[in-house]
Amino acid sequence: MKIFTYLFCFFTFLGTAIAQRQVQSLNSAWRFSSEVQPEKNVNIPHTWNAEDAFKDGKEYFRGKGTYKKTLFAPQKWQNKQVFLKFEGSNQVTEVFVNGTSAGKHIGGYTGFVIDISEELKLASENELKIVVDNSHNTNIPPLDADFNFYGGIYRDLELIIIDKLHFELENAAAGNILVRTPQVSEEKALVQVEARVVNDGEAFRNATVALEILDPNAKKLKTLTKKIRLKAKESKNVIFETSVKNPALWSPQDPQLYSFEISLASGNPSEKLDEFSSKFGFRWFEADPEKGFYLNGKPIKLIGANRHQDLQGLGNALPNTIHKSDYRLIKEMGANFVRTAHYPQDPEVYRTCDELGLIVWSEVPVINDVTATDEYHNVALQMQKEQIQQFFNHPSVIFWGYMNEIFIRLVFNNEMTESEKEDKIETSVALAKKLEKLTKELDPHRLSVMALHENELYNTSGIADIPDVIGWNLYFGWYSPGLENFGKFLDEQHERYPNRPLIISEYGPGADVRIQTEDPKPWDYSEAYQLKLHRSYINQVLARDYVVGMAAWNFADFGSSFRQDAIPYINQKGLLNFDRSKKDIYYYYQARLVDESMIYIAGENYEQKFPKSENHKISIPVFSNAEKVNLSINDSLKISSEVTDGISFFDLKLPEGTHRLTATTGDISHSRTIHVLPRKNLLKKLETQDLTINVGTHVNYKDPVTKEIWMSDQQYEPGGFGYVGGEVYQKSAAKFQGTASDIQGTGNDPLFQTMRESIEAYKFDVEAGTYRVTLLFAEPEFNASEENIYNLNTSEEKKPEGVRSFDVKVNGKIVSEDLNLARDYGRIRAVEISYTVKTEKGIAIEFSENAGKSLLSGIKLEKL
Ligand code: GCB
Repeated sequence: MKIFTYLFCFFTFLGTAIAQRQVQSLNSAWRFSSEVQPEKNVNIPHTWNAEDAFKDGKEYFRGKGTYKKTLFAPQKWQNKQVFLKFEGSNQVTEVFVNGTSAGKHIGGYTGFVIDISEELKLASENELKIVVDNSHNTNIPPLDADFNFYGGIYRDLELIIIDKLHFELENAAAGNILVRTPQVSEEKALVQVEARVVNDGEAFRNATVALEILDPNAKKLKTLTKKIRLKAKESKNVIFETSVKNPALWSPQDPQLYSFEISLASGNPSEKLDEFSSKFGFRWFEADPEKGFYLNGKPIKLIGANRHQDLQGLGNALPNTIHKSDYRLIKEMGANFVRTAHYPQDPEVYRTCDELGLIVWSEVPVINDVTATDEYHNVALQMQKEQIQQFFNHPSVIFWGYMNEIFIRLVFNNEMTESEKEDKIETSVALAKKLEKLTKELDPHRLSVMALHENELYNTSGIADIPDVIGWNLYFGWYSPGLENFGKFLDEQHERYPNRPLIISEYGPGADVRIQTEDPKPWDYSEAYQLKLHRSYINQVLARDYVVGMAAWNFADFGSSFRQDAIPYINQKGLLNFDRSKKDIYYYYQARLVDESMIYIAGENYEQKFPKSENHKISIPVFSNAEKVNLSINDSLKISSEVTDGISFFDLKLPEGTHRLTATTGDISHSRTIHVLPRKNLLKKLETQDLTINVGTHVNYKDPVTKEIWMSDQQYEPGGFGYVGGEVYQKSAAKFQGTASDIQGTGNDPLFQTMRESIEAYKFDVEAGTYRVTLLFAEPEFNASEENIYNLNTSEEKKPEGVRSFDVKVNGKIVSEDLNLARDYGRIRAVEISYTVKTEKGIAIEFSENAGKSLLSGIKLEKL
């Protein structure tokens, strides 16, 4: 009898399991082809732009790609519904089953579910074909933005097989069942769960819906059930309401998560047909225009970063592991806040933020520009609806964003007439109002937000009065001058609009870990300038209680096809590199934000120091959250120094040679080895050390392949080396020193981007010997196809102003005559020319101009 009971239970259990929702990923082994690529096997997540967006820049392929596979549908599915669930596919996706369209979705950053039941042939193989199109489309946001619109099914895909009586899947929520917590206090929280049950069958069905609420230790707190009856093809909402006493609150310090499990059974409650579960949490918050942000009644300054969803080598097709590890890195930096700029991200992201305790601003990609059509407006609204409903249950999400710098194209567009501009403003404001209204209808409890750029139009147009919170993307010290203007701007806005809660939604300069200096300047892409700017911004925000918080731009470097930064096609404002290796600034945030003690000697890529002489100091920044830190040099000399703003600069006079630095606080330490090479000794060291100079700039450049350090340039002084005459090349309107271009034929773009123009000579007061001199050039302006360049030598009159031709002489002897970089090599191409020189005393390389201005990007001196 006993055995019989066990067996009975076992089979019932098995029977139930089979009847329930079956979900499996459908990522592996798709046959992919596109208009420009032949068929090959790929796995999802997949994008077709992982490579070309970094080679062809703006020309990366935007068009149609097709994914195919066969799917065997067993006869057993005859009473089932079959769905495909996409977490994200960019940007228009249409699913065909055996050649017939089963459904289509517009928009690249939210999930969607497509019912393929009707088109499937049972007991047979079926052809699944998914056509994805990432072409520019004036009716789909984003129209334009500073990131790549990588095409493809770049997030996970699932196959779901389910009873005809089930929870609704094919909706804007992509099957999410929403939990609301309309009232939360320390004593009590209300919980509402609303599920929609669908009967896709042809018969009446009785159903029992059961809800369980579990506490953070998975202990059942409540069980509620409801019975319903559905006609054929009918859908019904089932709403549960309950409360939880003394809820454990969710916060960044202590992210407590509850969960609910909801199940659907047939008339017989033990016969489960469908189920769904989700975590959720309890917290309340407020953004006060005077006092800043409050969570669960306590003030908290939000500090963190924006994050883009791409990675070196993969484009946006990231495995979940990377989504998780990115947010862990943000948490480990000490942050409590993230902005998923500029679009809803992978579901894994929101789960991770819930668990780690990161407050999220999530936004839809209505960026830079709006199209004045109903279709565009409706797609934007649909995106907002999908974002809100899909990520509704996450306690981490506190802000729903819906626009970024929406007037930026307009204010820089000289071709638009005033009335065209007015129309643009009108349609943008109208859309913002609609988005605000929808956001509040769908979720009255969270805060709405939009991000603005530094322009008065947001105030005068009234758009900044629409959302609950205003985010300012502020680039003082980068696009606009003066770090101190940041605080001034905020104070002025706060005074003029005292009822607006303000948050800094973006700030940060570009920084390249190959570029180092102790004398940082805007646009030099040095890590030191990144430190200077972030330090100043953090201080200015902390000094202002009314500022809700700040999010650095950006967590990591990211792909942007039209950018010509120090690494072409990459926006380099990351705290980490594109491959997620850390820049120094990441550790600086730790020093400012983490509680556990930390210490870090900055200068991962700054191991060689070139002081003028041994009597000149070099500066070693040490990051720590201690009040005082010690630095020992070669395990003997110990110096102690106070830490201000998480940093202590040790100014050291060190003799030539290798030194081991160890910084300590309490029982933790960090060591780094540096090599000191006083400039005045370098000419004497040529037997063992080549001299490499980054001409036309104050920064050192490290070649990551050869490990050569191209040291910052200097003026010639007798007995030494350096340039004579000329000036640093800079285009009049440009902020960037040098030419912001993708230099062809090299990976060392910064070395060739900066240069000295109208240079007269470069001199080295070396002793007698044989040397090799290598000159580095890149023509920044003129194109070889310009006819006048070819004609340069035909007659004097034909030499146009500015076109460059110069002779190079070494110790008085011409070594290159009529060097015309554009004609001989082409524009923005790295050119290296070497000469062997035998000298009795000194080397002087002279540049004499035939037309236009001479120039030089770098110089290398080797003793042979
Ligand atoms: C911004 C934009 C962001 C850009 C950033 C930049 O204000 O919102 O998308 O990437 O500036 O780096 O210029």
